[in-house]
Amino acid sequence: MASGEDAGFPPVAALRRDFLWGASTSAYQIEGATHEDGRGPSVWDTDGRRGRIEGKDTGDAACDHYHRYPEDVALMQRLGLAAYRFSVGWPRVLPQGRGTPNEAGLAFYDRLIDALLAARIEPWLCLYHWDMPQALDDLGGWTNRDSSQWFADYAALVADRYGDRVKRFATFNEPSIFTLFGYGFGKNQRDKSGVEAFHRGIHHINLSHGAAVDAIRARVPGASIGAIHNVQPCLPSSPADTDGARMADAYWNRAFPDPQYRGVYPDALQAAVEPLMQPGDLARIHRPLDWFGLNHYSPVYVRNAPDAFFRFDFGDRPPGTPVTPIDWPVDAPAFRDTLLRVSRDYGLPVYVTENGLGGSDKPDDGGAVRDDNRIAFLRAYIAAVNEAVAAGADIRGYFVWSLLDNFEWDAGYGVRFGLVYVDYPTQKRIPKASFSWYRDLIKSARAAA
Ligand code: IFM
Repeated sequence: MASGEDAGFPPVAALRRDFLWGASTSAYQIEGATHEDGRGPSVWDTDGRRGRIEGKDTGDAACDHYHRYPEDVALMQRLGLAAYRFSVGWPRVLPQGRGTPNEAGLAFYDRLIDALLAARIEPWLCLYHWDMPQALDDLGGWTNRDSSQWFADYAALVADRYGDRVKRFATFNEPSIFTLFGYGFGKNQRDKSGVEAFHRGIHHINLSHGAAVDAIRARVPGASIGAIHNVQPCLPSSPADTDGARMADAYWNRAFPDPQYRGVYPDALQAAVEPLMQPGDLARIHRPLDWFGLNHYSPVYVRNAPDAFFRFDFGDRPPGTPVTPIDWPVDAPAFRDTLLRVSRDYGLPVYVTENGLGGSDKPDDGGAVRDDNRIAFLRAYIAAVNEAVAAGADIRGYFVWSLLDNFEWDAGYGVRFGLVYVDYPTQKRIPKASFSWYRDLIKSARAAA
């Protein structure tokens, strides 16, 4: 019989027997039903309403997962997933972000969690995947120090409600990305961009993280808590761009993990956060954690930008660098090195909580979606996980981004990351070639373990 590698699978021999195979999504990107059952608006609803999304798209319908979750859980079961990472929509359960909870919204996640457990899929619940309630953004959002109390109260509500069935909790997904692109580059939350908002946002999100960890820990016996960070090597576009690369690395890769996991801000950010710091803040942020969630896609090439307040901008990549259809460099060895670095520096088990390829997949004339480029990408990147483990990294699981094609933020629905194609007008789900490949990989890895 052909070995896994002969059958086109990456080597997985170094992975633990209990290595967790999963997939990730987020609330706003898939749920839709934005006006249903008492949900309140988020900043992304506002952006959509203002026509700021590519193609004037909105998240109103997305993948209609709010109604179609049974079909989506059945797809996860067909894949053989051991775990599924989703996020709770803060404005769905607290329409004003605080105050009176919305029972209908809370009940939706009861149904989802129960369906996952019935399918023997472990729910991994993330509290915040970018959908800040508009009512709180109107009060300054993360730029307001009160945000840590708002977030702790929200975390307590979620922990009290689901902690009997959910044990895996993440606080934030990719805080460096939504602060850098929102408050820094002024993409989403454009009204509040700028140097002051950016640094306040960073510090208050870190405080919110710590407060949420405490709220969950106090309520959920046996909780396993982590935070999810986007970590990519920030490489200078030319030998002259090392200052830009250092600043990009500080903001992108270290502004959140370093204080959360090690209790320090990176040197390059000390001066920026110092005026915001109150006695005891670092201890409030640095709470005991159980694992590190790593989202990784590709290295980032940067150049010096002395006039930008964060002192870097995006630069050219070396000519000939292979890229995905959305122009992101493909570099599996950089992933392996990032896994080793994160495992060494933070000293906790690492779960790859996102990795995948964005493209513009389409069904062929026969209705099949043949995403061979995604399969090749996943093969190379999962091989890199195996290499990192063989070299000593403690990697415990891998979650593909994403289960379904979905709302890709500013890019709208034009960019597809799913193992499952979503035909948005009909909401028909079509498993892509990568779906079968990932299903068979999981099966083969389990058989070999
Ligand atoms: O879709 C996003 C996700 O929400 C956060 N990480 C990156 C993905 C692809 O851009």
